Amino acid sequence: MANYQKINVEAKSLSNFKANSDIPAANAQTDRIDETWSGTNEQWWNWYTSLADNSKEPLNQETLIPLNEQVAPQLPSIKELQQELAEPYPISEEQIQQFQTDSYIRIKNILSPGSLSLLRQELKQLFYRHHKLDPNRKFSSMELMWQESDTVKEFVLSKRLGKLAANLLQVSSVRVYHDDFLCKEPGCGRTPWHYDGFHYPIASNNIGTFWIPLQLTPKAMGPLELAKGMELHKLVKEIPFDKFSQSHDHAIREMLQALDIQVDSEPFLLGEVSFQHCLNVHGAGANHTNEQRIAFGISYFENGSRVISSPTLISGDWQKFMPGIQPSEIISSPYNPIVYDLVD
Ligand SMILES: O=C(O)CCC(=O)C(=O)O
Repeated sequence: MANYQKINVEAKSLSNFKANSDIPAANAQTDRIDETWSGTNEQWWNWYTSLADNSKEPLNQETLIPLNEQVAPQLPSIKELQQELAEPYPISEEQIQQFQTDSYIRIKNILSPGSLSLLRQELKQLFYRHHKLDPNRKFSSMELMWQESDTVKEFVLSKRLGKLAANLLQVSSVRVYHDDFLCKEPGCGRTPWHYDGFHYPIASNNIGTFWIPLQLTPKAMGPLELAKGMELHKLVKEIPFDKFSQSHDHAIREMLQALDIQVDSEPFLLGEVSFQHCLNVHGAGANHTNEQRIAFGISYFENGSRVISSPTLISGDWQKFMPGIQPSEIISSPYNPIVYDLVD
């Protein structure tokens, strides 16, 4: 580990943290993580966000920050959207190298305000087609939305994003793993520190995720917090994961502070996205504003990758994302089409 002085981080005793009530009963019998997740992927996200330690950034539900209403941009027609998404995004060699060193990159103006508004509108309609309004819900998530909407499909299977992912990962061909609608309601807490490679049941490090915020996202709204460095995950891997408490998140934060690791938690402009490598260590802030923080995630992986031999509960209900594919098999289900191939 070239750049980090190794330190020994002790996970705090579990008794320091609240017990977790969001884990399905079948997964709550033992402290093992090498077992199958027994809930849905939405339950997975609810459980996962409950592992965030919010003690340093307490939420005050009575004093949420009011935001100015944003002017709604004109929505593009489907033809205009298709034209925008067919256009390759020019990325420089320097940006690729920066991504490979830092483990993430932020890029501005990848998508136009009109296209983002259209995507936001479509995702919300889809979400509320499946879910009732619930004032008690703080975190909402839904995956595979591209299977239900031609508009969302345009984004997920776009050459613009697929080629950019392949170029940054330095691979010749990528498939989609899944998409993710991630909505933090006003007053929703943090997303715990993690690296996605710990979650993905894919036997490859050539995996990356676009995080696409669908509104201006100031710090108070909970943008992604991206730690810099491709090696940092090795230290995170040594911290024991506890499925019942906030100890893992807490210990990673202590480590980042102790090692004075650079963390990028700057606001996101509209049209700005991040692309994080599956080894990037990241989390996200709490939403202290009175508006929803909606982000759309899309993950791509190198064509030809296999499922790991023994997925764990950390991967959630992963078979939903690649129906019919078994552990150790090459991932090529109809839900994982090739989005970009150099020879196309
Ligand atoms: O949107 C968020 O709060 C977190 C997203 C994230 O960490 C992820 O998709 O890996």
